[in-house]
Amino acid sequence: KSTRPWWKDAVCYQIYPASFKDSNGDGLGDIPGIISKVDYLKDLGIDAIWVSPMFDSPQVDMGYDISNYEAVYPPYGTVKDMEDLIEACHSRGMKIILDLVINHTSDQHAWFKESRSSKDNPKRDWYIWKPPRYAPDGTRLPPTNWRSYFSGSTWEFDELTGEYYLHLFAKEQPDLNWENEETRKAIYNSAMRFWLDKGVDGFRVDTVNMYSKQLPLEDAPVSDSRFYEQPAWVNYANGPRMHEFLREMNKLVLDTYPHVTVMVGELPHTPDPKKVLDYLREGDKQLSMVFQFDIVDLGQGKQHKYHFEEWKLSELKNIVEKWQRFIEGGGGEGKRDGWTTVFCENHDQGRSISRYACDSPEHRVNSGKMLSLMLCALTGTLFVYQGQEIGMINVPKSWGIDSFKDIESVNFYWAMAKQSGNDQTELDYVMKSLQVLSRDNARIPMQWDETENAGFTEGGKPWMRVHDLYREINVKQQERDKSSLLGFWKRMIKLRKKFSEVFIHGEFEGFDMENEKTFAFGKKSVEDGGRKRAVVVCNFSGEEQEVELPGAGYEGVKFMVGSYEDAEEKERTLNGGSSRKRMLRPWEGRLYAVG
Ligand code: TEU
Repeated sequence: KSTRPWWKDAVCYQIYPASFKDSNGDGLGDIPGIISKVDYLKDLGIDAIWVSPMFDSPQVDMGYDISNYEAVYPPYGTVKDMEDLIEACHSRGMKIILDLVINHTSDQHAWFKESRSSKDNPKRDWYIWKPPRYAPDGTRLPPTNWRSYFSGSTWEFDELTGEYYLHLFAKEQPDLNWENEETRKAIYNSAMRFWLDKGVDGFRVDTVNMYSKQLPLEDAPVSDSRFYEQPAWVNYANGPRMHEFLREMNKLVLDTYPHVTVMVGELPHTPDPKKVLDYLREGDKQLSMVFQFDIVDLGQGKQHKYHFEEWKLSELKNIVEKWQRFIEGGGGEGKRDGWTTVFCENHDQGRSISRYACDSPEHRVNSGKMLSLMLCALTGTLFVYQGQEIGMINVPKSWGIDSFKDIESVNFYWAMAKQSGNDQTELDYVMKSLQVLSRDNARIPMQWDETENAGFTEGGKPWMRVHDLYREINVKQQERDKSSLLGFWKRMIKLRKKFSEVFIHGEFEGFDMENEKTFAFGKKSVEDGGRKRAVVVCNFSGEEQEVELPGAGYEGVKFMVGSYEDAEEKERTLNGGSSRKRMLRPWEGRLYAVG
């Protein structure tokens, strides 16, 4: 047990600096604001924080466009503030990891400015430049037909030198050329060593599977005939040199910092467990763990993320089972060399209560508790996103596109407006999809209390609109109320840690997997041959549902915790307890210990 790395048992908390806490009244969150809330996080049971980009940036993509890795975005604070934050975490026994955004930089980064300046600049090859193609009629065309994440082409033409540069994301986010060794070394020094020397405990690695593209760069197959630009991730995700690059990063950088122990990679477009395992197999260390996308991709359109598609509970359950089982490994011979992350929110996703459960006034708290109960019982490293612990929900449906700020959401809306000739049906559909899936749902200010602007900022105008319901949903009110969602999360986190062999490291077994209303599963400890066991039952519907607790191997259940306050009483009044049937109320979850 003692040989286990700390991060497997850790509960991690993601902070989005712009929206967490403003300390100086300018309406934007900042690092001193984060420092002022470290005790709040400690009290919640958090072991490590992941801070989304706070580096210097023109903020075209909320700091995922970095213009200087070695400086802090001035409105957020200074490098000294970051040193203080690192110290604030460490002195409380907490770890801190930063975002490592190295697939691309900002177009305002000094490297790109040089690269762009002339074809023979020594840094020309640090980015991906290509000459135009020409159609038979002489029209200039980009080098490939790839579609960028933020709508339009992945290629931007630069008049100065008459060539295009590649950008998988915004045109202000040119892709670095990882094929160039000098570039890689510069990335390691500037983006990594600078912060590792200051004591950060690792990184969350942005788009970790896109550095190596399939060469030569070729057109993607046409799958959406309405557009010239095509989804092209087959051409640029999980490319041939990915593992080589990550091994090199470990050898040249991470291995030289014995204190650095965690690298959690963001791994889009990788549904195949074998491919995921290739990034984290023991003995071939590349990453500690990854954020696999199946769960957050639920409901996203196949062609366009923001073309919402209905999904079934059985799909969600299969996804959970797939990644729970992943722990058991593809390594064969009973080798448990996989590991997983447990999460369903981050800054790129709609809020979980709104997406996976029900955010109506009567169901929202119960929904949040049920999700908390489920997540805290799952094997892997748990990540909580700011505001999830108090049940922040998606932005109100009354907000129009003007209240949205995210480049991906806004660009998509206007691209579809243009493509459809402002067709109202199309635009209603896009708006409805944004209400469920837009990244902005996660980016509005954190709701601290019931004072103006939710206590996020004093005096200033918040950079982004505050949720209309902040008086009903906020930290302060939930701290006063033991039966609040915040109180429930604290309890669940404690329980998860106390029975870590079952919850954090246990084996998963799903029951009645075709049921579209309820989710029931068992967990058992591994190292002692499965002696410790637990059962979880959740009602994923707005109506009462009957569930049957599992029999064989799970006899003699004892109620442990329920998402409804009176669940314990209900359990007590069951006559004799011999029946395995239970009636669950809307969005109710219960957890039982076995034996
Ligand atoms: O996201 C990368 C990513 O792969 C996308 O799926 C992302 O979720 C986005 O919504 C595109 O649909 C990372 C960051 O998490 C995101 O905030 C950045 O915008 C992006 O990289 C570029 O750095």
